[in-house]
This record gives sequence, structure tokens and C-alpha cells, in this order.
Amino acid sequence: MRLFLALVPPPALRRRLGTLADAAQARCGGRRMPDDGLHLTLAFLGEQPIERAEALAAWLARFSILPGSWRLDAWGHFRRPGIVWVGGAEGEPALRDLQRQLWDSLEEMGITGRPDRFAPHITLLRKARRSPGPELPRIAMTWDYTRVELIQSVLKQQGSHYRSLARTVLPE
Ligand code: 2AM
Repeated sequence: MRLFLALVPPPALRRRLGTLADAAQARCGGRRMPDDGLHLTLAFLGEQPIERAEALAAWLARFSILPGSWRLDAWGHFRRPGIVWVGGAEGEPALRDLQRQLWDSLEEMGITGRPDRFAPHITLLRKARRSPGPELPRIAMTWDYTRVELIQSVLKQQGSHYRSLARTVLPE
């Protein structure tokens, strides 16, 4: 199973991000992520056997995370895969701590693949033909996050379909 750990925006924020995705697609082309697929990847785990997915789900459902706020205020572009994303211009220490904490636990479970650097972003478009430009709407949003989800990515012809398998409990 192809798995990753992510934060999933609440529905109202997803809709606002979807509006940005529409504006970005009008300028940049490419394939727009559906609103219900928008997320911030904290750890990409790749292909894992089903027993490990079960162990990960049980592990994740046992703890809560420190809630935080992520300030979204920047457009970005990964040129080669044509990814257009939104993220934060400021480095986000709380998100980095969360990502580090998750990878520390994953490595204890024997999972490899920790990236050298973490570039937090929410992908809005794939296979975009142009980079985002100054005519795109200004972004000023705050994402208050409380939970991490374990998500399965099922590759389909029209793009990946995401299925949430488990999530952390809400902080008290
Ligand atoms: P992307 O949006 O920048 O492509 C599910 O595929 C999630 O995991 C996506 O958010 C994707 O990031 C990320 N992802 C996919 N393949 C990856 C890889 N090889 N390394 C790191 N992240 C990856």
C-alpha cells in the first residue's frame, strides 16, 4: 500500500484553497487537485506491506499532536513535475518539529526515506505548463491544524485517490 502522513485542511479552508486552485489553473494549465484531495504531506512512506499499514494505523490512533497554526501566504512552483502549490513564506518551526517528531517515530519502527529537507506545501496543480505569476490572488490564510492522518494513495488513471486509514486523537 502506498502510504503517507499528512494534515488535511478543514472543509471551509479546502473550499478556499479550491478557489485558488481554479485561479491557478486558469493561468498555469495542468491538472487541478480535487478539493477533497488537498493536504500537506509530513511524511511520504511509499509502498508498505499491509501488516505495516495496520501497525501504523494503531500507532497513530494512540496519540495526539501539539496543535498549531500555519500561515499560508505564498505561491510556489516545482518546475520539473509542474507542481503549483501554496505554502508559507516564513519557515514554520512548529510544522518542522511535528515532521521531525513523526520521522523519529517512523525510524524507530524501521521505516526509511526521511528526506534531507522538508518543504511544506499544498499541491494545487500537477503538470502545470506555466509558473504562478503576480496576477494570481494574494494569499492570506491561517490553517489551525489539530490532527495527522495516515492516508493511502490509490493510483488511478484520472490521478491518485486518497483514503484516510487512521488519525491522531484530538488534543484535550
Ligand atoms: P506532492 O504533492 O508534492 O507531489 C501523496 O503522493 C503525497 O506524497 C503527495 O503530497 C506528494 O507530494 C507526496 N509524495 C509523493 N511521492 C513522493 C516522494 N517520492 N517523496 C516525497 N513525497 C512524495
